[in-house]
Parts: sequence; structure tokens; C-alpha cells
Amino acid sequence: MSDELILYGFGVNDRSGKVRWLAHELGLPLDDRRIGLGEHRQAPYSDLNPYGMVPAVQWRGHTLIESTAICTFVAEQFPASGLVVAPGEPARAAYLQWCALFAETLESRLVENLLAGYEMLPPAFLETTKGSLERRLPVMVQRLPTSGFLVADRFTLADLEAAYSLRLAVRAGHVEMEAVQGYLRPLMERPAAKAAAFFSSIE
Ligand SMILES: N[C@@H](CCC(=O)N[C@@H](CS)C(=O)NCC(=O)O)C(=O)O
Repeated sequence: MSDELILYGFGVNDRSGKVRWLAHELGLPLDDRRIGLGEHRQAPYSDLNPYGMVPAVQWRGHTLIESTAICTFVAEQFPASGLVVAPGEPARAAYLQWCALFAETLESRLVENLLAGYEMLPPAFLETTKGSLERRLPVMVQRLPTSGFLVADRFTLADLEAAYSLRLAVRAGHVEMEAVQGYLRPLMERPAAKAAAFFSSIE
């Protein structure tokens, strides 16, 4: 069976970027397919993701949607990579907490805030996301390590999820790079992140 991962995304900045970075970390052959704006809501793409969003992935006979679920499922097939903190590992609870903080609590609000700032969403989104981000981002920044990784003394999907939100937060000016660079710069230097152009919007 081919291990090629077919990835559908708009470009390098949308959530397909998380999967692209992961594929490079794992050395998976990648077929990177770009979807034009509008195509994501129509067949044939909507046959892959009926919710009309990117990313979608075809891999090992599976059609996968939802970036965090995709990354977890793919990484779990490579336990030796250590990208997932497995049940039974001491850092499991902290790993799940960081993943949820970024992927559930912060990510959507950051995306909506940024898109509203570019007038790609109605201005109301600026108002509804502002208070939440202003309260929570400083707490997250204060709890970030100043070097190394979030958990388990190794790079995990929690760091990849964190990087996506931090990149958005720095890009939008919510977080100063100086405040997070001890943690973020080493992630930006990872060859797989560079190959995926994951940080190109803030480099
Ligand atoms: N929770 C989903 C969110 C997917 C999502 O909202 N993708 C955006 C791009 S980053 C999108 O496709 N937006 C187009 C639209 O909503 O019409 C995931 O992580 O995959």
C-alpha cells in the first residue's frame, strides 16, 4: 500500500498547514493539492469534506477531515515518532490539556479575529473574539515554557497545535514575538516546519 498522503488545502496558511508539517516530520510522501476559494463548497471536493472546509486528506484508504483529528490519527500510526503522548505516559493529561487549549479554545477565535481584521468576515467577529482573546492569550503566554517543548521533553502534536495558534496571534499583533520566542523560534527552525512553509507569514 502506498504511504502517499494526499492533502487538500487553500495554501500554506490555513489548517492544512498542520497536516503538511506533520507529513514532513514523518517523512511521508505528500501529494499537495490546492483548492480554489469556492471550490471547497462544491463537488467534487464536498464529497471529501461535506462541511465545505479544508483540510481533507486521503491516506491509506481513509478519507479524513478535521485537522487535529487527522494529525492525531496519522501520528498514532507511528508511535516510535513520539508525536503523540500515549495513554499511560506521565505527561498524558498535560498533553491533552495543551492540545485542547490551542485546538478548541484559542484557534477558531484567532482565525475569526484575523479574518475579520482582513474584512474577510463581518466586523462583528472582531468584537465577539476580542474579549476572549484578551483574557486568555496573556495567561497562555505566561504558562508557555521559555525553551524546549510543552510536555514530555520532546516535540509532540501539542507543540504543533500551539505553533498554529501562536503564529496567528503573532501575525495579528495579539502576542509579541519577544514574549514567546524562546519557545517558538526553535519550532520555526525545525526542517519539517520550514519544508511546509508553516511560519512564512511571520518570518
Ligand atoms: N476544525 C476544522 C476547521 C476547518 C476550517 O475552518 N478551515 C477553514 C480554513 S483554515 C476553511 O475551510 N474555511 C472556509 C469556510 O469556512 O468556508 C479543522 O481543524 O479542520
